[in-house]
Amino acid sequence: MSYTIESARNIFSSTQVADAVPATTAMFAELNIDDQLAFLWYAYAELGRTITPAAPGKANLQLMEGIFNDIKQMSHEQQTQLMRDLASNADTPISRSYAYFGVNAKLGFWWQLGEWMKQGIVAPMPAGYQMSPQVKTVLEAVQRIDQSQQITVLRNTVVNMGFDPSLADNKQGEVINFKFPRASLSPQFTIEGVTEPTVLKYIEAMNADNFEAAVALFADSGALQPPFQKPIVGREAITSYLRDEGQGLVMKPSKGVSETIEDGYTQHKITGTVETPWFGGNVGMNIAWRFLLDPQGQIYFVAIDLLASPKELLNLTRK
Ligand code: EQ3
Repeated sequence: MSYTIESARNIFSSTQVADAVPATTAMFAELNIDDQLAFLWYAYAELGRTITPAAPGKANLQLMEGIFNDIKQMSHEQQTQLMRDLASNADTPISRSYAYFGVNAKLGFWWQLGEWMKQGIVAPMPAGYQMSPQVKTVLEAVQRIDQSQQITVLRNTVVNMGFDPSLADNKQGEVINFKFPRASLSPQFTIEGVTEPTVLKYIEAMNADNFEAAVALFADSGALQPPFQKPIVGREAITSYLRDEGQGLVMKPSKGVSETIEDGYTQHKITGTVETPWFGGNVGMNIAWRFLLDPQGQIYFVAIDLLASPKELLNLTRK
């Protein structure tokens, strides 16, 4: 049997992923635009009761100084309109600029707006705002899921805002990307049950933001499937994805299983936690990596799953 990316997606098929994330994101998408913005404000405030994201650092925020200065000059009505335009993917100059922000820059942009909303520099939620029943329903849904799933919902909503870059003709210029300082990690680590060098090298490279080294471990037509997404195929596409989304992540794989399957292919499932630079050790996301390596030991496929519950960290069965 030879594998296709499609068939590879089914390895370790008993893995239970956090389906509440796409379900809640879909509920959010049904809200009207003002309700979406209100939901995000309350969800963010709710999260902030227990944890708040780290400030992104002056150097990172300076990358967006021009836009921030423009926003500060606007009236509150204009600022509210700007937020509506971003949330509704309207084609405006700022929505187009937003398309050039990497994921962390998008989060940093809203982090700054959120801070300014608290200070009244950016239009705050209107005094006496009454939450609609729809917003309440989505908020209750988000309250039922754990913190790592909540931050994933928030992140997804922010990522989907702005004018769709694939529609922007002649997309040119550099993507604005944040860098996060890294605490130096000990390169010495072990994964209970897994000694496969390719897997260990992948984690080591990712923990050093060395995406070129991580991608060199993939087969030419290899693929990486992020949580709740379709596989990203080919080294070039994976590199640009990781540069955008992989910065500053701390991966702490803990245990796993390795099996030889057919024709020299091997499969490996590893579970552990991943921390984002925004929340550090305060939020450990329960993650599984499902690797399929070809007979040359190259990564043909790897799926990254956000697990449904901590119990899933122990599920290392094949079917
Ligand atoms: C201002 C306010 C509050 C109100 C306004 O109305 C609207 C908005 C949007 C507002 C602002 C909201 C803000 C500031 C939200 C901030 C949210 C943050 C900082 C969320 C961060 C989440 C980060 C996550 C979930 C990262 C997850 C990364 C993972 C799981 C990465 C996994 C990977 C692994 C393990 C690999 O091996 C390969 C790559 C890959 C990246 C897939």
